[in-house]
Amino acid sequence: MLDHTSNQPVLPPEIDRRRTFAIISHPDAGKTTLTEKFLLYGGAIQMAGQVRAKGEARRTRSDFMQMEKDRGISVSASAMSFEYKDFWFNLVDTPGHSDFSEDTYRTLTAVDAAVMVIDGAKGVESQTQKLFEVCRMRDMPILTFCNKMDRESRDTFDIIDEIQENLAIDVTPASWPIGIGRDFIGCYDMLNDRLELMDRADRNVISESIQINGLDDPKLAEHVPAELLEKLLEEVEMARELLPALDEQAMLDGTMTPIWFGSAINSFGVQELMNGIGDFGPKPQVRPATERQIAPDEKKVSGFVFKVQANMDPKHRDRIAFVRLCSGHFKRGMKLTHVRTKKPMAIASPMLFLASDRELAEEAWAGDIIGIPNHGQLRIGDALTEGEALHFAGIPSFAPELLQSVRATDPMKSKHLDKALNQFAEEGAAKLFKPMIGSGWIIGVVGALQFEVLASRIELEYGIPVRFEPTQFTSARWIFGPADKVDSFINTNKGHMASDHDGDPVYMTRLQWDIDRVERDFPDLKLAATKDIMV
Ligand SMILES: Nc1nc2c(ncn2[C@@H]2O[C@H](COP(=O)(O)OP(=O)(O)OP(=O)(O)O)[C@@H](O)[C@H]2O)c(=O)[nH]1
Ligand SMILES: [Mg+2]
Repeated sequence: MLDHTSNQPVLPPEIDRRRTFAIISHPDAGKTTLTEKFLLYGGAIQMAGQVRAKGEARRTRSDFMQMEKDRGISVSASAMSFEYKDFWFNLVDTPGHSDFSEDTYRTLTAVDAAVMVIDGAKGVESQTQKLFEVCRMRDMPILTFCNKMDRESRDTFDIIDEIQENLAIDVTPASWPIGIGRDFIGCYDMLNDRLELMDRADRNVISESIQINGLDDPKLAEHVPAELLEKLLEEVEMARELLPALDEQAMLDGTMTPIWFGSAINSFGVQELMNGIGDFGPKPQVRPATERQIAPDEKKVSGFVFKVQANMDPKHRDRIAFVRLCSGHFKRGMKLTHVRTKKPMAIASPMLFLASDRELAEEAWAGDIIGIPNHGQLRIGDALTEGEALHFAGIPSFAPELLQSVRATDPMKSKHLDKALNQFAEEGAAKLFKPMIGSGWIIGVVGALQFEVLASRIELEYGIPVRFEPTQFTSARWIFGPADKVDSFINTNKGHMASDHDGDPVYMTRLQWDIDRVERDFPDLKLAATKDIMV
């Protein structure tokens, strides 16, 4: 059956009401703060926490790691589910810092839409641009939230122009800001003809919303000072002339983004954005597997692991695989096939992440993100199905760009260190190499901050203080080729060889010259900077 207005199949109501999206942006634009306000309006929490909470003040729910709390930055993507009006939202707060972008990119393979947050004073920043391009490659719908309007921000037309020009996407204003910086009083809701006024006194209250009859309604003058009103009328008239109106199909195709203006910290503009996600954000979409397209309303359950996280709860040494369900109606206790090993797996205690609590998921539907506790069977990229051999390719794996050796400061703890390092390698938080000659481990990461996160987590989660030290190597390459050729290469290059945590051979060097030489002298071998996650 087709829904004639959208040409999309009519989905079962439980799937139809799901909205699964990631919040992305350059560092510090306000993703975690916005996430917190989503939870507040979703009724999932009573009081919003702060990113840099002092003393007894509440912390945010999505920055759960100690280092995130200490530094006020997000280092790991975190998923949360909650109801809002008639909708069921699955939201993933992602880290903005490029050192952690592998996690953000993986998250983008598991969602149907992205909320792109922009700092109103800064506009489109470098990381915004990169993340946008990843969304564009997937034709992913993007909703934009221009944050921090309580501060001195740029001219509204300038911001919109910059998005249109730098990102080559049509922008349609869903709201229009009234006043700037200290004079910012709220927004005119362009979609619903309402006036939304910000309350600066209480950051946790819902803003005042006044229904008006268009821009010539005399009620406007009762709430908006004359000079701001004059400017608003002028700007909205211009905007309606110069900027495209909302075209839902163009938005779903990823060629148009609606923009809302607000201030996450003041809880302002957040509800309008949430209504937008509910009203015209995408429902669970068809997902591509290598074999075929998977429709959300297929009867059989399928899903894939896009993230693994250990020790989320410091009290339990747990290991959770985050699964995006692509199709079907999942019920607790179901036996699914673990496609990589072809073994059945009974999913006895699937988790739903509800704000700071986790709950046993009795059921879940296509679109949902569930957590499956496991002891290492489930890896990033793994598929779970009701028997069909499906593979979900395209989960990114970044080449390590920095290599350092790691050592426990207390040699008695080396054995435990092995365990901790393997765990982080499985999470995808680092690449782990065991040199053939000598002892210890070499760790490969994309950005230097990842070493700090690892050191902090190894100490906090495993009680092992560690030291990272420079090595003689700067690059690592996986070696592929016929087994006998690979073996003879390994035997003649032992001093450069290591194995990764799957036991696959890796060649390490400090010179590009070496890599070129190997490629020249061993034409049967292939040197690769990444090992694609193959299942
Ligand atoms: N003035 C103002 N400050 C804000 C607003 N929203 C967030 N902030 C502040 O901006 C800083 C960064 O906010 P976060 O929510 O941590 O930003 P983020 O995008 O999650 O940052 P990363 O996860 O590290 O990329 C914090 O100090 C917030 O309190 C806002 O609307 N107005
Ligand atoms: Mg954050």
